[in-house]
Amino acid sequence: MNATTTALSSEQLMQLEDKYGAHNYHPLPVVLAKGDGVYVWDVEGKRYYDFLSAYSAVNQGHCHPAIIGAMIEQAQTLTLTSRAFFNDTLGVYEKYVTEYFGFDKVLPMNTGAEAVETAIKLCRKWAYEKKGINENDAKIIVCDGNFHGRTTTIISFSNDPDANKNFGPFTPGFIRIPYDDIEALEKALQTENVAGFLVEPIQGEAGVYVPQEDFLANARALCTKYNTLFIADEVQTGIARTGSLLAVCGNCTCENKCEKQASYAQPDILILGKALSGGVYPVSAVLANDEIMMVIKPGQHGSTFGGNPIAAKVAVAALDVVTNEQLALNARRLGEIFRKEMQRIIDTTDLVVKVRGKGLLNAIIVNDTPDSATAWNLCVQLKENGLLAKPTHGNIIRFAPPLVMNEEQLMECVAIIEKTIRAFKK
Ligand code: IF1
Repeated sequence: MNATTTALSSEQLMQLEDKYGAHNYHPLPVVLAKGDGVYVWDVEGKRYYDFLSAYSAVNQGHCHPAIIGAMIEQAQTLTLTSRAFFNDTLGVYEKYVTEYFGFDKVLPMNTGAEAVETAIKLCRKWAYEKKGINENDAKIIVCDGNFHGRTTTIISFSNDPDANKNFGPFTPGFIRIPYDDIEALEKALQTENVAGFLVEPIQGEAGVYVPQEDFLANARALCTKYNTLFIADEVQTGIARTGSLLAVCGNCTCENKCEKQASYAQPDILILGKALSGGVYPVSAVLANDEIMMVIKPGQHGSTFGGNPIAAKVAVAALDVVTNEQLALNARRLGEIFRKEMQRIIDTTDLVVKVRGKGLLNAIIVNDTPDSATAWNLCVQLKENGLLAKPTHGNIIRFAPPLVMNEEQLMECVAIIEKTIRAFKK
């Protein structure tokens, strides 16, 4: 059955989800049936620009032929062996991905949350076996407004009541400090038994907060000073989204393998997910050098699907696209144009007060309270005009199109956004 010719209407499909699915999301009323590059189509055949990119998972664009091709070929050959045996794809992928990002080793998982959990376990084990912290005493520093996933341990250190209210009891061992506050970080690092600092290089869920220029490099240096692991969660910011291969690359423009200029804040543990697969398959990864990664021994951590042959092939293809199509450079260039255009609109309207972001991870702040429906209604109007985006925290709208967009398409999107803002009535 071809999804675009299915007999069910958008209305009927929304009713099915409402009746039979858990209500853990509140989607915009649009039912998508097809995607290609920067576009998606709904069940009735209407075309939209996708400005969410599946939360930055489809950086390479919807259904990229090179990635889908790699997936189909591997799916017809060998899908899953478990890690009880070797297979002929995993080692090749591991060599590729470690060289790509400049680490000794990779530990493959599936989702972002699993990779964050893996990093936490790795950090704690390193603390007990290398740093000499007494067992069960290790603490990990995290930030206010953090978002690292949905597992019980990860929500234990969230300060978003939506994420953790009535899901306790919680996992102990975390210290929360303000984001982008280097003095608070140093003070926390001076307390006893600190094993690591887990941070998003740009806070996505919190509303696209870009820290001060030198925050990450300074945090890196402080972690070194206090023999504490600097753990970067680049699940959302990584893989060219913010205009460099990784957000911790600072202003480095190389497409892969950072030149390690002064602004580079090399993490001890790097967490990747989402666009590591181009959004076609759940693939996540934890990267670290030997002195850290080798504390985990056989039987101490794993996953049935982690590092499976399809994931391995898909990830190589997805990273090849990032290099071949110079997506970091494109995100950087288009991001600058986009923020300039948004600022031009903001200067002549009362509805939007601010634009912020880096590369093609941006947000506009709507001039209303977080509990107002203004941003939601604006997104509904954007949808009517052919552009899909979703509010976060009430009055913030995130704009994150696929990185394969070209300038002409971007300007068409700017025109849609401008027209929608100018026509909008509260
Ligand atoms: C949801 C936001 C994006 C992440 C970082 C780990 C994970 C995520 C930095 C976990 C996931 C998601 C998941 C999605 C909403 C979403 C999100 F709105 F919260 F901020 F991306 F924009 N680290 N981010 O951003 O990865 O386990 O989901 O693969 O509704 O939970 P996952």
